[in-house]
Amino acid sequence: MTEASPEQLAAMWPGLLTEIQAANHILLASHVNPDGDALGSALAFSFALDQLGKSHEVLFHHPAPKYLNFLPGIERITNQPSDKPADLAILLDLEAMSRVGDTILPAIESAKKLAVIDHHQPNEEPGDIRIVSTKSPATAAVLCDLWRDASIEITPDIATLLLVGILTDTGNFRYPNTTPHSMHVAADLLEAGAKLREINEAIYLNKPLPAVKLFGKALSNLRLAADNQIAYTTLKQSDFTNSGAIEEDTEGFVNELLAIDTVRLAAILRESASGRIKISIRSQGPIDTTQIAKQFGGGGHINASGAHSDDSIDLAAEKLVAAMIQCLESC
Ligand SMILES: [Mn+2]
Repeated sequence: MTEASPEQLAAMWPGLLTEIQAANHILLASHVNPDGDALGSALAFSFALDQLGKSHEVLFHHPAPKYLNFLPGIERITNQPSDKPADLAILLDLEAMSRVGDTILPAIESAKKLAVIDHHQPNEEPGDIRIVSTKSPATAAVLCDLWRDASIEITPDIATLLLVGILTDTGNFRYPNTTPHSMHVAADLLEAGAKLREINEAIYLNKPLPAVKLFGKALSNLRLAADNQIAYTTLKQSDFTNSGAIEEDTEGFVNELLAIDTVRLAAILRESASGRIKISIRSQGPIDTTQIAKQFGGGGHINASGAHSDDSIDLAAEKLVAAMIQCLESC
């Protein structure tokens, strides 16, 4: 089931709780390059496991981006699993095991049981227990429903973490994945003490100057196609070194390209230190970006996808824009 209603999600909690209670040690984990939903959901779950008195670890392949260092419990995340045997691993915001990251994958695979709580279009469908709702805008919103009738107390810390997941995955309720229900649960989180002002200050009023300089470079590299309906840009390693910016500083750039009035499909290509090209694609309305990302071995949601390329950045851009033009006509 991937279109579970809030009621159906709430009904899945007792089954998972039984597994949690039976486990001596639990691993929580999420995807590489963690975002607000990955970290918010995993840390909210960590505080919930505290309430249940359960020994656990919070494993992430990558550290948190700087703008999320304010999250309650952020010091809990590690990429170094202990050697304690785990009976249960709970993966949050993750649709494919390949996105766990190799530093923590062996630990996750050694757990006796695997539960997945997610809102992505299912890819590999990993997990013995799957609590997935593609209608939910964020895994944090899935947790709100899952815990609706549970004895988990939504403390101000848990409320803040879950609200961060919902706000970042809906672009502050601007993306079409926003539903009346997600606004209701966000209101409940505010009632529970979520710190909205601190969230906004940390995430939206805290841009490092190198990031702004790099954005200037991204704009000066802007290319348009298909009567200005497609916008894309490239950032080379030299652009990062010249501005002093780092990969995570590009967060949100592609959305700014999509904000151009004529643009319906936008992308950014970034050259990583290893030379590998990271691609992020965004669209407006019904244009399905996963159709483009799949051609590069990636995936995601209808309006937001990602992929990698081992081509040079210029060749990758050439192939990407061809795929985008084709998608504009047919997907
Ligand atoms: Mn998410």
